Amino acid sequence: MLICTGITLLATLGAVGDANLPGIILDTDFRSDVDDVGALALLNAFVDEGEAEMLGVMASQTGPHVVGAINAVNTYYGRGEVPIGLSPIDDQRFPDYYAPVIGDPANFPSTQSNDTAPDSTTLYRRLLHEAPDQSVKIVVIGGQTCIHLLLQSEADHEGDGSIGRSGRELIEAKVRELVLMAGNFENADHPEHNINLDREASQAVAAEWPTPIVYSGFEIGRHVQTGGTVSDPETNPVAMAYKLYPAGGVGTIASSSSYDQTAVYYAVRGLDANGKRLWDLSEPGRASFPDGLTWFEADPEGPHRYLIHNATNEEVAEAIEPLMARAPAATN
Ligand SMILES: [Ca+2]
Repeated sequence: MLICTGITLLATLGAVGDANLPGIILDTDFRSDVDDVGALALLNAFVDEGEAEMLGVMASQTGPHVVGAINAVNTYYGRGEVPIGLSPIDDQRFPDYYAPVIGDPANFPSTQSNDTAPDSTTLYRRLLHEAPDQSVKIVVIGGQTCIHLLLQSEADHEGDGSIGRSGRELIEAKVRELVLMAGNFENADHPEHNINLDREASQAVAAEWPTPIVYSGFEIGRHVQTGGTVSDPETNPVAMAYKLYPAGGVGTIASSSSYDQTAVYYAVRGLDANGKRLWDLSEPGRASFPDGLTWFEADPEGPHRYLIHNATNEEVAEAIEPLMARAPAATN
């Protein structure tokens, strides 16, 4: 089922060597798996390092505390003002392991909530409208509902009539690359979670999205264990989320799979860590998910590539863990 006719090393594609600082929009299903919290911590560390800007965050799961929980993490890093959009489609299918605790302002400072958040399409459109051309990288680490809605939005989208461009036109003008934690490129018969969250959106994005896409598949982060060294759960909402997530038993901070951190890492730093090549990029082609499974057809003109292991899982974890665990450069 997986069609792959040779691997090409493409060190110069994607984030590697970018001259301009990327503006990142992180689109997350924050509230169930804890790797979303780790990915947001990693992105904040990259911004602290001056390697990226965080333009906004989109929440594709709509549990009642999700916006507050995302805002609590950003506030911890001194970025409480970063706007957070909420999916207009209610989706609360999974356990809410940590958001009710870290999203409660009585426990961790936050100033945004589901009640005050703009819908994700409106915020996506505003952020893209305000961004320089070809400057934005969107990183989706959950289902693809929100980017599908953005792609479908019309030029006269309610609430931002002055923008005057369709979602597709905004994406074509502003987005440099889309990075998706999605699919399974090693075992195509394994239905992947983020694809299954919204199969229609996943298939439509693969078929219609007008910029290059890089997929970080299930196999890339599954055995990369991170989070075990985050500390101070009474003041650090990242550490509290890991404490509440049952990877090592509730109440114990333990490492967990790093599906989402790999996508954020690639989007900002590219393929390497300290001179070590963590991943290769596949040859170009076209991914599709017509039945929820992962199909990839090689095509020199294709807009899609996917990450391929080139380092041990421990080496990838060593690149990610210190960034997740370090103290913020500034706090509110
Ligand atoms: Ca996720």
